Amino acid sequence: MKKITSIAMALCLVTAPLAALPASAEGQAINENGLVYEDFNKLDVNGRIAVTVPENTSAAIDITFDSPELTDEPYYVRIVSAGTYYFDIEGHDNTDDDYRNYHISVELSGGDYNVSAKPYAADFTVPDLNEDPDSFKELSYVFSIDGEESDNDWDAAASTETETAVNVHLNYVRMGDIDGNGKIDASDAALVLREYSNLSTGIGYTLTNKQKVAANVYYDGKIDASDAAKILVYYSAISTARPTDGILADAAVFPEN
Ligand SMILES: [Ca+2]
Ligand SMILES: [Ca+2]
Repeated sequence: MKKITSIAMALCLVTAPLAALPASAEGQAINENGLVYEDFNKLDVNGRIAVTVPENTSAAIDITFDSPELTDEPYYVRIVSAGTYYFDIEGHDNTDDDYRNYHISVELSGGDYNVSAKPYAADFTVPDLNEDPDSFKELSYVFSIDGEESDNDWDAAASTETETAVNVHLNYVRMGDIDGNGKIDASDAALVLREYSNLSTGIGYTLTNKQKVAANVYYDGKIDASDAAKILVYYSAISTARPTDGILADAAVFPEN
């Protein structure tokens, strides 16, 4: 009995993580590290990528490569929660006739409003182990999130030669910019009115959490016509080059929820 239980538990341990794994776009089987490249040769591994995903987020991590024969070939595909994840990378010399240029893309989701940022993307190469035995390459990408004002969804800076800090402004809201295009104009006001109409007629909320925060420019807990009116007043002031001070005083300021 005890033996059966332990076998059952062992099976659970083996099967449980696999069941939660996503299928790749091409439908290939994915191992528990997210490796999708079928011709992966462990003996060629000469690098390791570490990705650190912050609390309160998840990340869609994609690693692909270009070679003389292949373009954007899927290499790793993985969706992960907070933590640090490692990816073994094969080394290839980058001469004209035999190269591999790797690409990594990390899309963070979550934060205060449960939204997704535009993916962070970077390229890297890994030298050939056979040509230079001391060339093992380690790179780490350490992600964090904040509510800093931003036109880009993220900023990245190399903190050391091998570590890149990527700050994703997932919690930033530009008040009044409902469609998130960086401008506050009549189409934002129209979205507020449409939402107000949907709420009034029982259809309910259609905006995302982040859009709802951006829409409530009166900070009174509800989205209605007065929010739309305030956005239009602001837009009118910008359009006619009048001062906008005090209209959307909180525009471009992250609200304290
Ligand atoms: Ca807008
Ligand atoms: Ca309001």
